[in-house]
Amino acid sequence: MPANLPPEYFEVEKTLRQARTAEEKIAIMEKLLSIIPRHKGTEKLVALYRSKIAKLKEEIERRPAARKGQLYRIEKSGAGQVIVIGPPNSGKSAVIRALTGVEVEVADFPFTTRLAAPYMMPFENIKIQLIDTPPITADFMESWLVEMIKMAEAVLVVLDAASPESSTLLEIIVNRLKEKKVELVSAETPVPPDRFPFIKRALLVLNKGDLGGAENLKEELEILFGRGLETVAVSALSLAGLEELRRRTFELLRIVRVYSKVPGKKPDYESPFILKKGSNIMDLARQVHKDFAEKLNYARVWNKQGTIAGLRVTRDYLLNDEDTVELHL
Ligand SMILES: Nc1nc2c(ncn2[C@@H]2O[C@H](COP(=O)(O)OP(=O)(O)OP(=O)(O)O)[C@@H](O)[C@H]2O)c(=O)[nH]1
Ligand SMILES: [Mg+2]
Repeated sequence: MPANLPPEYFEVEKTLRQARTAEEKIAIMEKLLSIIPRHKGTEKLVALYRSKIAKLKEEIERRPAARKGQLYRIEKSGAGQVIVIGPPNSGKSAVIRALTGVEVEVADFPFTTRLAAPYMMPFENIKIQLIDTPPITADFMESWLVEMIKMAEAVLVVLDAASPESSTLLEIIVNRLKEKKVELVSAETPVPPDRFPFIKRALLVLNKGDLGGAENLKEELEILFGRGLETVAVSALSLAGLEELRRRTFELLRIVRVYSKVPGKKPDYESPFILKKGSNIMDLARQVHKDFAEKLNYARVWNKQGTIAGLRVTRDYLLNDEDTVELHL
């Protein structure tokens, strides 16, 4: 009996040849199993993949513990580290390419990205680090990926707005992370420092907006998850929505940029100090120079809107984004 396999099967089957790790092979075979139509003619093929997957799973189990949890860490750089995750083929790499201008590998088949890699995204006068990652599916998640998510300061989840499966795929990701004790929350959620590795501020990026479907997906996600996670619609192809995505990514980090100035001189707007939201003049002084913190007498502040200009303030004055500060010893 002929197998009558759809063309998609052969597309995905090709990627199997390039798969290096047992985890990748399992993920691709699971994908193949989801594509193969079930009838008499495909029984043997289905059984073959099932037994191969079982063998690979045994192989993973037999690995020494150190190799199972491959140590993976990307050194932080810039104003903050944001990890970009999502289901296969949603356009994670394409979005990063559009945001950074770097030639990230993008291709029309799942599991194009195999390793995590950092890229720098310019936002106004600062740079934010974005980490591209391999996809997460029901059967596949690199063991080191969770550790990397825990270390990152925020998360972007890229979804394919044109795919009817996206909300299910998001649910799978949310649940897989929950199993590993990681919870995704909205930008405004306060996160206590001791919970930092486990509670991550996240934004849902509805990509491929040029194909339509972003509004539908947004509604569907609201029904499924309530208003818990916010969305932003973009297209890595038409470049729509990217400016908003940059700003929202910056806001996700909950940081402020502060310009320090010397009395009588202009501030340097090109190299702001980066502080956590909620920082005060003392926190800035500590970052400028450790002596400053001890000797600080008072400070003068100018805000971006121009409503505060040279106001004399005390050490506990809360800093806003793009404040200019003159420290007086
Ligand atoms: N129409 C359209 N296609 C897009 C867009 N973004 C990405 N694509 C296409 O979607 C496919 C997958 O893009 P990738 O960036 O490789 O997706 P990925 O999420 O990094 O995939 P993996 O690394 O395999 O997990 C490619 O064929 C892209 O050209 C978009 O905004 N619009
Ligand atoms: Mg990719």
